[in-house]
Amino acid sequence: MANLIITEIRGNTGVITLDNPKKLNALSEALLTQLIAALHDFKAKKLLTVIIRAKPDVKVWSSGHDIKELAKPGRDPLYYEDELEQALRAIEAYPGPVIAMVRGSVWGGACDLAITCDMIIGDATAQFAITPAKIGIAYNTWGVLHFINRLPLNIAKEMFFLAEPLDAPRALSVGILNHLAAEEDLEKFTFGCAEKISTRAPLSVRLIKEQFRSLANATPIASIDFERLQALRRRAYDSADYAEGVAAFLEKRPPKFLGE
Ligand code: YXS
Repeated sequence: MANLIITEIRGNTGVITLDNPKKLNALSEALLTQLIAALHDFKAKKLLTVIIRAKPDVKVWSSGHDIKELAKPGRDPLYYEDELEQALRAIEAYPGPVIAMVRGSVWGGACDLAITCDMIIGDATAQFAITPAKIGIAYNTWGVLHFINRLPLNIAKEMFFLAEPLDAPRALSVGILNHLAAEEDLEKFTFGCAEKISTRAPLSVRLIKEQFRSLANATPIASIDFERLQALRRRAYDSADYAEGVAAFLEKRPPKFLGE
């Protein structure tokens, strides 16, 4: 299995570099499996902070879920055991801050991954797009909650409805970016943050991370509502539009959605 990420340790920080440029760091099952394994390894080594990044020369930080691996219509493309969902839970459960260091554009599931990180630090090339509406995908409800927890509702809705990238200044102004660093300072600034955190009391930092995780996920939903949303999701992932959206992307043509 080719290495699709590079892992390294700098002081008390584990570093994961997405490294599959020919697929624009698409979040394939293989890449995500390696990312989850790296987080488990960093946890075993008791590293307090993690940075997830791409190589400095990329234009695309990650092109999102590997579209070629999306479940065929009739099956939920973002079900609980999907590797993307497992990776998001691994980031959320990591016992310490996970920082996304972003250069380049971040698409779809990778945008969810970045905002599931505890902080995002980017430079002027950073862009963020959540794209189920562009492809006809039935996004999962827990994924939508990430955006609700992070952004004003109207901004989160705009991102999902338009499925267009937000550029770095807009991402900073709406709260996706914690910091917008100059290109030449991005690495030094991000690693400086991680280093500063790793001088803080680990038990207190880990407790705070867990408190945020539990409270952020504490949004109650009536089971009948959850069932209703699942039924709506199934109508979307069973639809001809979903098949059309994936086919259009792979055939490099605009999709023709018919609402069925
Ligand atoms: O034609 P070849 O074989 O060279 O392949 C092309 C693309 O098909 C491929 N590629 C991908 N393959 C699988 N999964 C992807 N997500 C993906 N993205 C790209 O990489 C080769 C080069 O792509 P190309 O020619 O389009 O490069 P570009 O520089 O002109 O444009 C870069 C992008 C990122 C703007 C463009 O590739 C793009 O729009 N990619 C799709 C971004 C996206 O919508 N991702 C969401 C995936 S679905 C997902 O994450 C969630 C489930 S959801 O959608 O619900 O949020």
